[in-house]
Amino acid sequence: MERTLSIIKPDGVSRGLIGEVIKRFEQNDIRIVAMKMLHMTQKQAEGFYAVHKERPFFGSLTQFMTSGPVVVMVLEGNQVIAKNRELMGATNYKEAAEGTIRRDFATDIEKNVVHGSDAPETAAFEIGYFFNSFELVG
Ligand code: 3AN
Repeated sequence: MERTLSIIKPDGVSRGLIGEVIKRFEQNDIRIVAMKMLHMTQKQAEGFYAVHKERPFFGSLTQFMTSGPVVVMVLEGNQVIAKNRELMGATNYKEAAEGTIRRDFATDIEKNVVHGSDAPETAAFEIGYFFNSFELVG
């Protein structure tokens, strides 16, 4: 069993895609073990995306991620990190496979509806960034 962090980004929330994204998780044997809605501050977004701080899109990305509420979830399942990445599709929605969340709904490389941890180490950091152990159901 593995865990990963998923975020429905501000574009996904404002466009009414929360249910659609969660439906895809539930239909693919992914269990949600924690979930909350929050509106990140600039500092919180910068801390979350610290690995990208040298990238040219860092300012724009953190601004976008603080532009409205997001839904953060901890997903659990067999090989759920890879499975979630598969359901999300490539970062650039134009390169994302048919039937993926980003191919179906993203409008921009930045406004790409969802975030998902990309490795066990990042999943551990990202889950701990938003949740403490008491907030995860057994
Ligand atoms: P992913 O979310 O697919 O793991 P990352 O971690 O490389 O992609 O990038 C984090 C976020 O930064 C992406 N979800 C996207 O919103 C944004 N991003 C990545 N690459 C670019 C880019 N070239 N231009 C603008 N935004 C980008």
